Amino acid sequence: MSEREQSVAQRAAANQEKSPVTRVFSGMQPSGELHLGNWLGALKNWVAMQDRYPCIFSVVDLHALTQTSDPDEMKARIRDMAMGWLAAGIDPEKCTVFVQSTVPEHAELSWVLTTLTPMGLLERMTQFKDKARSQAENVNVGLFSYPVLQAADITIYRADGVPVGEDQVQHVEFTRDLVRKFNLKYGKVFPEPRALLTSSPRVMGVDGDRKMSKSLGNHIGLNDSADVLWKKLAPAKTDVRRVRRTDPGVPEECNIYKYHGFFSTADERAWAAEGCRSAGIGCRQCKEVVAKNINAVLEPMRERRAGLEAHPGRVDEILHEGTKKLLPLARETMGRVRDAMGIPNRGRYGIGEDR
Ligand code: AQP
Repeated sequence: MSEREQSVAQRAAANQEKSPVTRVFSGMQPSGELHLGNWLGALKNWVAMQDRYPCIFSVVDLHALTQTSDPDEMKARIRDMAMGWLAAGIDPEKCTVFVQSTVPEHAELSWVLTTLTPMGLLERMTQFKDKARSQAENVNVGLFSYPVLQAADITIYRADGVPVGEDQVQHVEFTRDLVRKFNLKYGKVFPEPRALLTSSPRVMGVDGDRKMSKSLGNHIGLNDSADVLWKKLAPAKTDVRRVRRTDPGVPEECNIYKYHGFFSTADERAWAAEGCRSAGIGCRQCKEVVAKNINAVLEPMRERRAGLEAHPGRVDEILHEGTKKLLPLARETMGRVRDAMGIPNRGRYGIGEDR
C-alpha cells in the first residue's frame, strides 16, 4: 500500500469509529453512465448503509447544469442514473431517492451558505481547478460555487454521514467548515457532517494512470456487456516490467492486481500474485479472472436494469415519492435557518408554512 493509500485507509477507519451516524446523505451528478469507480467508491457503500441508517440519495441535477446544457439529454440522464442505482441494489423501501432540483430549498440554503463562504476557500478546491482546466470553454460561476451547493445538499437534511469517494472528501471538509461557522454565528442548527469512505476510495481507470472517470474515457460502465468489458480490460495497463510473457512483475504495482483486490477471492489473489512474480501466468490470463469476477458482480445489475427499463414510469414514481417525503424536512430546516438568521418565515406572509 502506498503512503497515500494508507492515510486514506486510516482516515476511513477513524471515520467509522467516531460518533454514530444518524442520517446519511449523498448524491451523484447525472452526467453520464455509472462506472466501477462510482460503485466501489460510493454506491456499494450506499447499498450497505440503507440497512443501517436513514439514507437520502439524490440525483443532483443542479450540479450537472454546470456541465450539461442539453434539456433532452438532462431528462434522459436523470432517469438513467436513478435506474442505475436501483439496478445496483438501492431499495426505495429502505431509503429515499429523489431529484435535487425538485426540492427548491437546496438552492435557497445554498445562497445563505454562499454569504458565509470566503472566496479564498473556494479557490483552493482541487475539483474546481481540475474542471476549470478540462472545460476551459465553460468556466461558469456554478462550477466555482459547486461545493457550496453540495454543502446545502447535506445540511438541508441535517445529515451527518456522507458516503463518497476520496475526490469528494475536500468538499465534505469544506461543508464542516461552513457548518461550524454558521453554528458559531447564528446558534447550532446543523450537525457536523463527515465523509464515509469505502476501502476503495480511489479506483484507477483501465489506463492505470488516473482516477476512473467518464470524461477520461478510462472507465468500465456498470451497464457494459461482457464483450464491452473485455474490450476495455484486454488492453488495460499492467505492471510495466511485464513486457514479454516471460518477464516477472511486481503485482503491488499493477492496476489489474488492484482490481483483483476488489473482486477476487483470497485464493485467486494469491494465484495472481505468485503467477505475476514468477511469470508463471501471462497478463491476459490474469485479466480473464478479473473479467469473470467483474461480470459476476455486473450480471445481476444488468438483469435488474433490463426489468426497470421495461417500466420507466415506476422509476419516475419512486423519484416523485422521494421528493414528497423530503419536502417537509427541507422546509423545517429552512424555517430554523430563517429564525436563526433573523429573516422572515414565509408562513407569516400567508404563502406556505416553513415549519
Ligand atoms: N474513480 C473513482 N474512485 C472512487 N470513487 C469515485 N467516484 C467517482 N469516481 C471515483 C465517486 O462517485 C461518486 C459520484 O461522483 P460524481 O457524481 O461527482 O461523479 P463523477 O466524479 O462526475 O464521476 P466521473 O466519472 O469522475 O465524472 P466526470 O468524468 O464527468 O468528472 C462520488 O462520491 C465520487 O467520489
